[in-house]
Amino acid sequence: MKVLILGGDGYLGWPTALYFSGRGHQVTVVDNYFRRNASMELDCEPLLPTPNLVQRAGIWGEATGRRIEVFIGDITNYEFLLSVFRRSEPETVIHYAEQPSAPYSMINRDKAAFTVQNNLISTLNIVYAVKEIVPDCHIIKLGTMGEYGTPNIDIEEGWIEIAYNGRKDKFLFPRQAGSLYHTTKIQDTDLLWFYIRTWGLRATDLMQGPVYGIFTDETRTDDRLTPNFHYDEVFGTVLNRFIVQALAGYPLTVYGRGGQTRGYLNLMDTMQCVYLAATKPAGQGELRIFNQVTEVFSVNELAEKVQAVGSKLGYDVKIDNIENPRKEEEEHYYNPKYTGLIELGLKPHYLTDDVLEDMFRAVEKYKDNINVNAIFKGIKWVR
Ligand code: USQ
Repeated sequence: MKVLILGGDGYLGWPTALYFSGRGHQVTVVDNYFRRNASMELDCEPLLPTPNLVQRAGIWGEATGRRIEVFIGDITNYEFLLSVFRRSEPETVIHYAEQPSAPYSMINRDKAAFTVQNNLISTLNIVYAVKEIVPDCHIIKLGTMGEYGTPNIDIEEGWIEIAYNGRKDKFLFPRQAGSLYHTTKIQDTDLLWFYIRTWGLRATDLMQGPVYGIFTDETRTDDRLTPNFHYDEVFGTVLNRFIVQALAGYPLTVYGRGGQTRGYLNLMDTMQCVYLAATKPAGQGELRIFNQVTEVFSVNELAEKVQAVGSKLGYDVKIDNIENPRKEEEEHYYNPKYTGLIELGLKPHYLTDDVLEDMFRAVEKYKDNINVNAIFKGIKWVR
């Protein structure tokens, strides 16, 4: 399969490239180094410095004999994106090229505007490029569970049938996000659905929860291939942050009461899910939606797990319920469905003590790199 991965330098994009390449597919990656540049600007670089995308593709090529083609550029530039599509003629395009951070989108007006512009125009450009160059191409877009917010009813996988005044119809599940970033993902889904209805394209929208983990099978062998691992407030997801905090002797930053509940998954399961979606694609004219999570936890439960495993390993891990910089429910109902990907063949890697211990051991090696100033900056939703 010819696969085009947009955002191929990212925490998810890079290991996805290796996952497909390692299985013999022809992979092209594109990135504009937004996250590298923004993390330099905000002094929150990843735990391990990673070679740039061209260098990493070279390291992978030497180790495996498999070639990953790299383009550095911005896909909100339509001419650039078209040239990549013409050159790679993808059968599957995977869209990770969004500004992915909720806190980043809440820093100020400029960063909010960047998030809107980047996320919506990139999605629009992909839709146009597919229509123009490869109309059969399957679009896989990373959505987010955050599109649904935390409704007081069960969350379906993307669609809900509504009976009203004696009639029935199927709609996208109601969505009400908790940050500007998450709101742009709702708008993305709507854009995609509009063009699927209008032009008959096909897409899978993967509503993913926060991801944790450092390695995948392909990246374990060489540190230089490690996905960028962020633990800072802007780009780090909560469990990755807690592991680093535990090792740095920094009390775990539970926001507010800590009853915020989300669906989580291991980085290795993101690879599996995206691969399953690509190899078992949506039909023409279909917007297929999966909830991409494997387990549900509250922030308190995650903190307690990290504390327990940390103390087993000899660390004195403290938990601190700090004032919540975000505006979100801290105690709420949360019951998402997530059976679609299991039915497609997903074999989850659950969050066991062994998995946590493995993460502790991996981060421990780079403990001296931890920049304590990056852990908490207090980006507030309401100022
Ligand atoms: N949280 C804490 N303490 C922290 C960091 C986070 O209590 O130090 C809480 C947050 O308030 C939130 C939960 O943990 O309630 C998850 O936060 P997160 O930073 O791990 O995740 P989030 O900002 O929602 O965003 C991440 C990814 C994003 C993806 C999303 C999936 O960065 O790209 O879309 O997870 S979801 O959360 O399901 O919307």
